[in-house]
Amino acid sequence: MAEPNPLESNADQVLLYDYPRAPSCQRVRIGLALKGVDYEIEPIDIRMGARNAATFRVNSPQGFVPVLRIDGLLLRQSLAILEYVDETRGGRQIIPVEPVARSRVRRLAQSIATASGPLTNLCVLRDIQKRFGPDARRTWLMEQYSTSLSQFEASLHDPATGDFCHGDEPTLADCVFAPHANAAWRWGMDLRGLPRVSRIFHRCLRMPEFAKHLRDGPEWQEPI
Ligand SMILES: N[C@@H](CCC(=O)N[C@@H](CS)C(=O)NCC(=O)O)C(=O)O
Repeated sequence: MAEPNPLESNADQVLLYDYPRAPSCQRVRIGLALKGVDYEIEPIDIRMGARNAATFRVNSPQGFVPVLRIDGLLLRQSLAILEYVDETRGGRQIIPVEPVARSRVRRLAQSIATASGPLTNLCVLRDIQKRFGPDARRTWLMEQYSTSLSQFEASLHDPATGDFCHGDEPTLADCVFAPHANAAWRWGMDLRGLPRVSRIFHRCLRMPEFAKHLRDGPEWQEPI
């Protein structure tokens, strides 16, 4: 008998296929929290290969989380998900309407999501570890975090930067940046040499919409 597909569920339900520590999922959870959208979670343990389960793979051909079921649709790709939610839901606007601001917010978000995000993905890290060993994995990861966050620090050297990456309210750029900075910090990167990165990361953590999704367990300690 065929397994029931958990993705074929109630059309009114908002359901996030999620792995708690995955930065791409954290982006979406932070964005949903900022927008005030309620949802349920279907956990996908990417470490244990659950993403390869036939029921999940059918609806996520790349086998990646996050996937969001909303309005009877199955949305993939964190940035596209957040754009859809911002455009279809009221509340706080996380992508500015004004074209110059909109372009900068998207640029900041994409600079992490499309450049360093894929290079720090679990499947890439596992491949590096398999070929070159665990030390190479760590070295690779720290290089990616250090390079991407140094570049991001330079991008933040701009009058449009405020309390957050763009202006004084959180935007899509912060939804992407904060999980990335958090992952770098969790792996042991000292963020103090990057003053704007460090300041905005701390500012984000002061908001429950961010903190709830980044503080992930008893071992979590406040970054210095
Ligand atoms: N570009 C995609 C990336 C999604 C992605 O890389 N997801 C990771 C978790 S952060 C994943 O599912 N990795 C599984 C694996 O590498 O095996 C997005 O923004 O949604």
